[in-house]
Amino acid sequence: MRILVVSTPVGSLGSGQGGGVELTAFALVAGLLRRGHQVSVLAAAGSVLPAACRRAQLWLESGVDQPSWQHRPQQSPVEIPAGGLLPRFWRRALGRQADVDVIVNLAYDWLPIWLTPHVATPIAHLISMGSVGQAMDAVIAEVAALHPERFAFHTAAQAADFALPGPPRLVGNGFDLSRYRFEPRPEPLLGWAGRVAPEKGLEDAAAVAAALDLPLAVWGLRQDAAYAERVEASVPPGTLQWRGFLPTEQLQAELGRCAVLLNTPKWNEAFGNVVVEAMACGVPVAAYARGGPGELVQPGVNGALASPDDRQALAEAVRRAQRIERAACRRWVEQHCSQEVFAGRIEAWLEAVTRGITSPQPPGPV
Ligand code: HBI
Repeated sequence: MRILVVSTPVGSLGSGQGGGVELTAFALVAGLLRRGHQVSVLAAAGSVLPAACRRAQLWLESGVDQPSWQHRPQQSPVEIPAGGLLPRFWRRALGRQADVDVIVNLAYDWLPIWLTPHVATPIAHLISMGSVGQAMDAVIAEVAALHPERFAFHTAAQAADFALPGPPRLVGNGFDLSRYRFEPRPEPLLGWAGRVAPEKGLEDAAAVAAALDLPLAVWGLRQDAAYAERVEASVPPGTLQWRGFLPTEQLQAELGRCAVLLNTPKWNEAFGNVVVEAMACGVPVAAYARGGPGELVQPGVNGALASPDDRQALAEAVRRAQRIERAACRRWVEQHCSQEVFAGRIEAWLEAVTRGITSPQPPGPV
């Protein structure tokens, strides 16, 4: 198929600002290229694609970033700034719709979803977050009622946030596992990775590390400095080791040295990329049983689960996770979250979209 992938209008690809959607975009593009599809990518100026995506055509648009839906009140109206990147993306995409069989939208935004019933070339939406705003919930429900097959989600927990006419199409997520090296020998070190912001719950991981008297390495964009300082002040000095936002190459090398990764989502995390990245390096995960991580962690196989927001339970989950066979974590990721497995699910979805199948298939295994 000839596939146009429209990226997020929040930051350029490769900057780390796009959060998890960046890794998803790279895996989706590289995986579809490997399956022989023609792929072009529409992304913000400054975007760079990794080597595995080089054969994709890259079109760049400049404009004012779309305000992020994260950290906004539920009732926020849809805002499109003057000179906005989002309308420019869609002016470009609609101008090229005759040259492609399907448009894959990775942006969590109102405009492309609202356009869907009015555009001849099918637009397929990979929804990247749970519910974060009423305007998005409403437009997803409205368009999914007409075209359910146009929507795919990472996990059942995420899809459950939305009013859908039938069982959701679940595609999990995909990773280029050649970029993650299995590390059999950990250090006495706990890990936490993600944007340093309140919905990610770093304060709980810090408290558990302090209780277990183990250092906690923290990787990620310090998106909310005041929050980071509050967490720092809540545990004894030296508990936290701030490692900053690292590109995948360095991140995975450091992540692999952890005994356990803690994952403490306070919101309905749609997937939880860092959970899979850690497992790809052989690191078992102790996570709250919430959102995507609650579905990815298979207790006793690749990690341990704790009742949400219960720090005592999380500490016990860390102890159980320390006994997990590290090679089993890597094996689980190879079976369920490789780029190849993910691209196969995306291809099946897009073929259903281009064939106009309206009833979504039973959810795929995550
Ligand atoms: N906000 N408006 C908007 N559009 C996006 O595509 C978007 C966002 N906030 C966060 C985000 N994408 C990604 O970081 C998550 O989907 C992972």
